[in-house]
Amino acid sequence: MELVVDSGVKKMEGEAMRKNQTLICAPIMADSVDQMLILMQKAKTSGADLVEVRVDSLKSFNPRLDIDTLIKQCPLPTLFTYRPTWEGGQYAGDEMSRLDALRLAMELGADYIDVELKAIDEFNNALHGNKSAKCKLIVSSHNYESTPSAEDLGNLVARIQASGADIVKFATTAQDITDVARVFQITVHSQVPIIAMVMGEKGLMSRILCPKFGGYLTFGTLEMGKVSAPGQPTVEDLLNLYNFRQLGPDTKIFGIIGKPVSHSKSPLLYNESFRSVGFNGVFMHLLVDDIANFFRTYSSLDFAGFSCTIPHKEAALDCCAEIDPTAKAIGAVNCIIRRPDGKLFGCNTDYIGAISAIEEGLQGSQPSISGSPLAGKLFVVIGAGGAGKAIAYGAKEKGARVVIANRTYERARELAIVVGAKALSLDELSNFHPENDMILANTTSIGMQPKVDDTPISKEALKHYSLVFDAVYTPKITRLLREAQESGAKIVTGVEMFIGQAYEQYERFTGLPAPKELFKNIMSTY
Ligand code: NAP
Ligand code: DHK
Repeated sequence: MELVVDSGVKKMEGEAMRKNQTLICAPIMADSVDQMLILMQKAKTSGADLVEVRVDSLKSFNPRLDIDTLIKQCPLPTLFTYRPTWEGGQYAGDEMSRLDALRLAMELGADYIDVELKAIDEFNNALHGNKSAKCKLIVSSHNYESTPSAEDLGNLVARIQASGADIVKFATTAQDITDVARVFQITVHSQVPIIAMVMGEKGLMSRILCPKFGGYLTFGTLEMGKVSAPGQPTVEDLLNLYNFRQLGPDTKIFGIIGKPVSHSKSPLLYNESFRSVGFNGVFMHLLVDDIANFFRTYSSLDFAGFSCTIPHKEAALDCCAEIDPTAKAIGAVNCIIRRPDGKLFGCNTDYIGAISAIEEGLQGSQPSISGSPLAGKLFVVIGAGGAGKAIAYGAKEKGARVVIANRTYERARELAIVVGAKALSLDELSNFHPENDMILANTTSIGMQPKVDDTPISKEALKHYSLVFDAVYTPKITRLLREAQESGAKIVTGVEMFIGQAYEQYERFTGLPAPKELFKNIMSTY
């Protein structure tokens, strides 16, 4: 087996590195044939296995000439799709001409053509049984509103199968991430080759886990955001972020549960670390509305471990059969592991991640003889959510005098009672400076992408703080940290916390020691 390095995309000739047969298909959409030919070359160098030629995107189209050119000059197998507007495409012309063009693609040597279920009878009638042996017929159905019940999906697959399809294809839309479970159920039990996608951000899992559940292919775009259907990842991410070729039926599933969640760098951190040791797991963004419903739906051992962020850390407690005592005291869980008995164990790694990062930031000052440099310091926490609870708890445990300021004063008060601290409303914060040399920790999402111009406290008030920490790590240097630095304070970024809170998670996910230097290298490029 020869290792082929092709524009930085390493892949093995033959099947050596592939643990699945699921193909990656790059949609090709362009105004002209020449532009399509350029994109086809890009698809080849990106590592895609085939291209979907969306001829409905062409501004002018001469079927016989253009299809012949596209097939002959394409460096990859071709799937021709001529999607009508009534099925989410761009073609609004005569139906018979559309079907004639698809038949022509078959005759001229296309490897696949895609015909909508609603048009298949007309297509078959006009074919008069003259189906090319080489060309595989994909019969497709698209639902841009919702995902039907498992029964209705089963009936749809049966209807598509009965239409003479070589490959069944349906794409639905996720209204909730739990919709994807029904599609996995259909795919894994399908007796015929099947392409099944759930569109939208909440359907991402369906696109990444195709190899695990037996999907024939998944779609990967050539550029972020240039999608032919909502929610498609790039070919680059499929191959190099999700290790797509390594995924298979026994791959364990991990993810970051949150809402919003696309900002999270956890998939970047864990997938590269999994790959570095050959761990058979994949970690992805999981946009979850209701965490209890998520765990009720995805209850198999395959769904092995999760990070948890806004706004589910407190609700996560109720999903766990067993909770680490520190997480119970904090009242927030950010790491959830599936035990061998299938039940969930919850713990909190935020607190050690943040506190150790802040202590490291303080080490430059006079190390306290009592151990932690936090001892005796006035430690102001902005926020009383999952991160706020963890950090207030950790600071108190290290001997700091803790003050909690929160938008919802009642939550500040409740947390203050639990950890033994003073409570402030957010409005009181800017005028709170009983002494200098204080420590400030922002644990709200203020300043997080996309609202990067927001900050939880005035720059003027920052002169009373010797160290400012921000849990927000997207962006790495928030407005708060920038203004703190300008005010002369030491700063500790949320990236340091993020790395620290990931150590224990990784060890719980894999049973292997955390690759701390690799974590730092991965996040240094961010
Ligand atoms: P959470 O449990 O939802 O808590 C959010 C906190 O932010 C609450 O105190 C909330 O106040 C406050 N808040 C939200 N929006 C606000 C606004 N517009 N104005 C004022 N206060 C606002 O979330 P979390 O899990 O603690 O995470 C909070 C932030 O920390 C997120 O940005 C998260 O990404 C980050 N974080 C980073 C790391 C890391 O590893 N670097 C780890 C943990 C968390 P109310 O009580 O009034 O709603
Ligand atoms: C952010 C947090 O809130 C942590 O507690 C999670 C997550 C990781 C993230 O991936 O952004 O553990």
